[in-house]
Amino acid sequence: MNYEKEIVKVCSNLGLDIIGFTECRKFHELIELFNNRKKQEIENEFEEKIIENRINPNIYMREGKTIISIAFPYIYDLNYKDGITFSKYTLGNDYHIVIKEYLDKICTFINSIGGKAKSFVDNNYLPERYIAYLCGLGFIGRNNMLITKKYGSYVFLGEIITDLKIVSSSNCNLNYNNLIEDRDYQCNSCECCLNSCPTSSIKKEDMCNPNYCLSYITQKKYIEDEWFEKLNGRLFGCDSCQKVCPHNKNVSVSNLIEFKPYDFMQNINISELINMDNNDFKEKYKLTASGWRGKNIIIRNALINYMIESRNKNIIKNVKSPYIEDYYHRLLEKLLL
Ligand code: B12
Repeated sequence: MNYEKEIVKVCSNLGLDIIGFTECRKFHELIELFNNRKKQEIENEFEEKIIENRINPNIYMREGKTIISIAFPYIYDLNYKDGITFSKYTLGNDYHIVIKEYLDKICTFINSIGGKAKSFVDNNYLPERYIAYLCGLGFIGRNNMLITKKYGSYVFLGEIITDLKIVSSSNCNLNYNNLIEDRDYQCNSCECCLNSCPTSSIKKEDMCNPNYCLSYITQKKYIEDEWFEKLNGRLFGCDSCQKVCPHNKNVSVSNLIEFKPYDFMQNINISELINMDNNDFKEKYKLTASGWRGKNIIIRNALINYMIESRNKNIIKNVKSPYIEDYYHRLLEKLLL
């Protein structure tokens, strides 16, 4: 049986058209990069700290021979709204759940033809962008994003490790050096993402500092006062470096119905957000990727954005949590309301 052809067919029946294969092996070539990031203290709290775990996919399946990488397009509308908004990747259903369901269907197929299979999306040690690059899904841009030809960078990445042998090392001709060459060729002299990054977290020569990435700042538990103004309408996540990327102009939109934006995510009601209760959270925001850090993170970001923009303190009906109260008082002090 031609495993590759059969798996591609299964994906295609599921509406997935960007898929690739690479050998499941240790990524020795990434050790230096990860060590340098450690030395420069630019690892992010959401990253795995043990390098061996990041470079060795066989810790997940000892007999793993192939990694399959699949891109899941999520954007429904390439236009951006002004004002206080959620990032595009959070508008539909939570990708962790959606993608796992797709991948598990593919794993079931692999099992049916005699292979072992294990699925991954986001919350794992694997260097998912690098793997996608090795699988030929696209190139890695200066903004760090894995950029596909058809959907630009507006894709999530999911992987399957299997013990089926689908590629041999001689087929895998992409490597770390090509990654840099490809990026320099594709991004060329373009500096759109560097110039648009509100916190200068993307650097031309140096590695990006994810700890200043506004996407991270919207997700971290403690935001220092100096970042309040920088949020500038961002409720969760940041799209600045993707919005301006020339490779994202005129790309295809998603065909995956699960990522169709919820109305409450697109047409936000700021008072409802700031005063949401556990039920609102459970029935709405928790369904999306904006909910993974909990209810108070969304309330906090909504409060910061609203108070900074309107200089109005009369939006909160009743501050229930000490966490939110702390931000409320810091904002009052900062704005001298
Ligand atoms: C931690 C994390 C974050 C952190 C840090 C992001 C970062 N830039 O490192 C924060 C919270 C900031 C974040 C933000 C976002 N994230 Co995130 N995040 C992750 C996570 C869990 C780990 C990433 C990681 O290890 N970063 C550390 C660096 C070293 O690794 P890397 O980005 O994989 O970089 C590789 C290449 O880019 C390349 N490389 C990078 N820099 C350099 C520099 C040089 C000199 C060279 C040679 C190579 C090189 O080599 C690296 C080796 O792996 C991954 C899931 C995963 N397991 O991979 C998702 C993931 C990267 N995130 C994702 C998404 C969607 C986002 C956001 C777009 C969400 C948003 N709209 O707000 C932003 C994008 C910000 C950005 N421009 O990178 C997607 C990316 C999909 C894509 N098309 O690329 C992933 C893959 C999740 C998924 N399964 O879909 N994220």
